[in-house]
Amino acid sequence: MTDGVPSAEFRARGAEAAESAERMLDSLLAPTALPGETLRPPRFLEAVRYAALGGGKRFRPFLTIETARLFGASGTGVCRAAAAIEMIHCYSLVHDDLPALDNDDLRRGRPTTHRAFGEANAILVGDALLTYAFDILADEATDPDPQTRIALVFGLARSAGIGGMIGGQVLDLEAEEAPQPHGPEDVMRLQAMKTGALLRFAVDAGAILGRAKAPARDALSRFGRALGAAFQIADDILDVEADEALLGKRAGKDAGRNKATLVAALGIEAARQTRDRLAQEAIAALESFPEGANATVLKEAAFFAAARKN
Ligand code: GRG
Repeated sequence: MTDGVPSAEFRARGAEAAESAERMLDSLLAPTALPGETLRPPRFLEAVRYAALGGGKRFRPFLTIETARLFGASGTGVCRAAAAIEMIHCYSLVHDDLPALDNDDLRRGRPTTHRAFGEANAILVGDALLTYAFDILADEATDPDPQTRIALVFGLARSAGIGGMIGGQVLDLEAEEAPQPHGPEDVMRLQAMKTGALLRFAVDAGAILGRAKAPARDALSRFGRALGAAFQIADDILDVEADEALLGKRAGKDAGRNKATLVAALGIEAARQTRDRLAQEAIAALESFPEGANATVLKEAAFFAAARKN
């Protein structure tokens, strides 16, 4: 990456990961019932497919696929894990858009799932994606080694649950009602849970599938943590600055809702500096990896997380 322009290699690998994730999600969400299932209700499956297919940057699958590749791991199992993580992400978007939460009409440039299929279906779509993610990870098609599958299931549950993504969402809701605006430390903690935990696990999952040793696992965990923080601060800045058409969702909603963002806590310039420092921290965490296209592409992902336009 030079002068903020992503390299051809980064763009090619991003497109490749997005395509692999799309293909895998498409086949996992096929109409045929799996062994142990009875029937996949056709109209409901359409709603699940609407929520999971045909949109999004697929950044989490990219992180899993590229991290696994650092250790020579690739193929169906890695793509299945990447798709499972993306399902958790898609479910969080569907539920977050509901009238009881953000009450949004637009997501990924299209009507939100509850707008297109009704609120009851949207709740159930989120539930179905959440449940299916763990089904996929527990299946031996994802990895022949049961210990590896348990590590994936455990890691995803911890990152997406009470003390991770959901807990972060709860803190976010509480912040809207708080009498005083949150300071930067509280904002960073909330964001590390709400957004950071799943992004970090997307990296961890690649390391688990790649059977990475402890020092590499630690380095990647530091990378994932810093990248996740930079990604969310970029989101806060985009909410203030970005064009709604490019974002594919409503912009300018944080200020109106008293949202706990780093822009609100520190101002836009300091938020930008923090975002860029975190991207540098993420890159530094990968220093111990041998130079080469694989580590370089992950380092570029940290730039992308910070400099993204949507
Ligand atoms: C389970 C209700 C519920 C919420 C959990 C993650 C989350 C909390 C809510 C999702 C809404 C949101 C704005 C979260 C912040 C994280 C974020 C920037 C999401 C958007 O991720 P992108 O930019 O989206 O990767 P695409 O569409 O590209 O996949």
